[in-house]
Amino acid sequence: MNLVVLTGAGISAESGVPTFRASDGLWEGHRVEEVATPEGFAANQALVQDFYNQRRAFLPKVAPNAAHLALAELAARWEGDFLLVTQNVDDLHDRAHQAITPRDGFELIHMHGELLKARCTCTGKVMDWSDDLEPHHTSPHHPAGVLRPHIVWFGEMPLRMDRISEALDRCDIFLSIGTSGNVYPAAGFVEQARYAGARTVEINLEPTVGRNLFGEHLYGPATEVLPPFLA
Ligand code: BV8
Repeated sequence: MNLVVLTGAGISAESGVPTFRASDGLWEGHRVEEVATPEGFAANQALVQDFYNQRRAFLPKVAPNAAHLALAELAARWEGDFLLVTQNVDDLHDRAHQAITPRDGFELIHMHGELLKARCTCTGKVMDWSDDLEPHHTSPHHPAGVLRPHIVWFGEMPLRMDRISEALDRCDIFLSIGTSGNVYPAAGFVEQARYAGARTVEINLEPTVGRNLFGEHLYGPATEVLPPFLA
């Protein structure tokens, strides 16, 4: 059996990571769609770098929760292919899967990038973000390069879409966990999985705009509903 799981901000909510739409969708008075765009970065690099620096600085204060760990335990025993696609840019899934070693056939993809990585705007080279990079924001390997967060902004193509699409086309089960289904192309994955004949389950705090696209539904806080569901 091949499994694809999509997660969103809701799976990290109980770790203390704010979601995007629970608040009024503003960050320091800016709509995320304004700050998280190439235009926003071009218009005000310092503001956008600060937006990500603050979220990056927050990561050591949070830890994976029971929902992240339940997925890691599943990855340790799942016998088929298991692709975990997260829209989240935090490293909570990574830490959960470092603590519990997944079987072969498991892959984690951050389709919207990662807070802990930087990218050279000239060469596209991706590197781990480190504090000595931060003050300069200039690329250490390319004099004319400015470092940007390795984040997929609105209007930019998400990462590894070919790999994700290939997995959706042959999956038997598709779980969507903790995402409002507002952002594309992630919000369209359920239709691709259903077209492939997969069992589809929406697991979220409450019904979402895409609820009718799923065959099954499980509502409640992820740390309460996911572990028994995956057991
Ligand atoms: C692209 C990185 C094209 C940034 C992010 C009009 C119609 C349709 C589409 C569009 C449109 N206009 C523009 C578009 C495209 C656009 C889009 O979809 N816009 C939306 C706003 C309409 N999409 C894009 O731009 C994408 N790119 O289309 O490229 C292209 C084609 C060819 C060539 C080049 C380009 C790129 C989108 C990626 C943007 N980057 N993240 C950052 O993080 O700073 S998106 C960002 O927001 C997140 O990554 C995530 O994807 C999204 C937030 O969604 P969620 O994760 O779902 O979070 P949310 O808060 O919304 O929901 C949380 C859920 O959890 C809730 O349902 C809540 O009930 C639940 N919950 C809360 N607590 C719990 C819980 N569940 C369980 N337990 C709990 N305890």
